[in-house]
Amino acid sequence: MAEHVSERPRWQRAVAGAVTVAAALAAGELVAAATGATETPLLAVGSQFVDTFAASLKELAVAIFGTNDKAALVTGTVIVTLLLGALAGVMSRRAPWLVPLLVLVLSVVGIASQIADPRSSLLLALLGAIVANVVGLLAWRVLGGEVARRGDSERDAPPSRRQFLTISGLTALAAAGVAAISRVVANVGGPTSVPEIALPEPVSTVPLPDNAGFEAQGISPYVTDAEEFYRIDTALTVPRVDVSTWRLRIDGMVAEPLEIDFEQLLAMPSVEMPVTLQCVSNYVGGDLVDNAVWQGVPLLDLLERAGVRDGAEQVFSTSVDGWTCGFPLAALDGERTALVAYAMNGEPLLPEHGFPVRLVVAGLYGYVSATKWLETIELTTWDDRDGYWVPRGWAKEGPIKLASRIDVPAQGEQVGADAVIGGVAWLPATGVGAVEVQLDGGPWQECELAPVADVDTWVQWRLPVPGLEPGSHRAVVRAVDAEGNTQTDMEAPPAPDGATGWHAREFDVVG
Ligand SMILES: Nc1nc2c(c(=O)[nH]1)N[C@H]1C(S)=C(S)[C@@H](COP(=O)(O)O)O[C@H]1N2
Ligand SMILES: [Mo]
Repeated sequence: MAEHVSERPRWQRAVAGAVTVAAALAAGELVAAATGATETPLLAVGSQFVDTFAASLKELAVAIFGTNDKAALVTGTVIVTLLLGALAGVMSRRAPWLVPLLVLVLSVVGIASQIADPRSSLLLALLGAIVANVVGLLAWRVLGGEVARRGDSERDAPPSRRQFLTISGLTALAAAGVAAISRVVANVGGPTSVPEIALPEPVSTVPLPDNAGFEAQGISPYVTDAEEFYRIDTALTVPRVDVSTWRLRIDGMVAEPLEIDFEQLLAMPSVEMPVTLQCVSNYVGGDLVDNAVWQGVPLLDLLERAGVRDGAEQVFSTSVDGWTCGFPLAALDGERTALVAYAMNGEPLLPEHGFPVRLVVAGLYGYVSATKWLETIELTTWDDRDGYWVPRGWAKEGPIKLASRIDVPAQGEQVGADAVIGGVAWLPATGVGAVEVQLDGGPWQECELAPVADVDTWVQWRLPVPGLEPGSHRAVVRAVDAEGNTQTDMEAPPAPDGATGWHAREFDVVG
């Protein structure tokens, strides 16, 4: 009797392909985690995706990479990869080598992405890829092969639907388990917890005003808690930096390249200064802006030690994970606050905000100045280097624009007849001179400003509006800077150099 091969149904091929890819992926993750690699293949691919497609989509990028949503990108990468596996599985009837080929291609992508990451080691990447391919091949043999040769004996019958489901289900479960264990292992390896650090006494501090009354009315607190402070970066996993081996290098157009370790940095005279940071991607009325008290060594002091050579025009910095930015050397005019900072609100920097050391430059958007996990500062010409976001469609220069925001009432909020309109306004390095609110198209009314510690910070403002008629109202805010310039009403989106326009809120007065 003729022997014939029984065909696997299409859905089984799809499942087999997806599960095979999952198994290979999990194996790669495990190798990376077990060998202490900082970047697993999956994260490296995710990072590569960020770097490639962040491009002009910075708004999307902010949505994805901002704060908590980085997991979304990783999840997305996994889903796309598994779908590719399913597709290759379906097509494997004609091309049985397609699934192993996909695993091979994915592992090459993984290696390429890891090479692009300055924290990865090629050897470990190769090892992970090899293990992933071996596991992939094995899984595909078990799940995807045309095992179902039907002879005349009953015992050679093809694996039943139930058997297939059991085997693929168990494999998928194992893959998920291994991947989960890898995450845990990756997180316990390396310096995860920030070590105890005794911060030195700063040689200068500025007293903070007591603006509790403004905060009590729902206006943003003058100083933002580090945990509440907005977070924006391209890092899929927060870089873990070991302070015992960390060095800051200052080189390029300097008399003598300078290398300084964390202890030496702490031993230098430091200052403590409140500075408001803003992300260029912040929309009018948005919350990618916060104020904190930073402690660190004035950048100019460090540059003076290295000796800046004539012709240097740009301060170009790089983080441990290879992110870069640059701003004009001329911005360091001796007046502007620019710190190599290691503390935020009296505590060592949180990992998300750049532990152990970051740059803080008052009046420049974060994408041109505020390098977290700082590693090198290079003095160079203006045209020599472009920071990370510049080739991705963002302006090379990024001075923060005068801005104001209404915090209360919230959009559409119902308030009593004793309503207070309030919020914050900022132009770090220059300062805000006045804030005005226009109600229902009426005259501009001058608001009360809370005291500030320095021109580098935002200012809280409020305008009590007692006795408003019941019904809906609209408030518009605009600021005037310390030099008398009024905030522009021209509406511009965040790209390429920061949003402009006046923030407005509608609210209802209920009698
Ligand atoms: N290493 C590194 N530093 C970085 C970034 C980054 O992606 N990587 N993003 C910058 C941007 S765009 C901003 S707005 C600020 C945000 O700092 P924060 O997350 O502490 O608020 O960090 C800057 N420093
Ligand atoms: Mo930013």
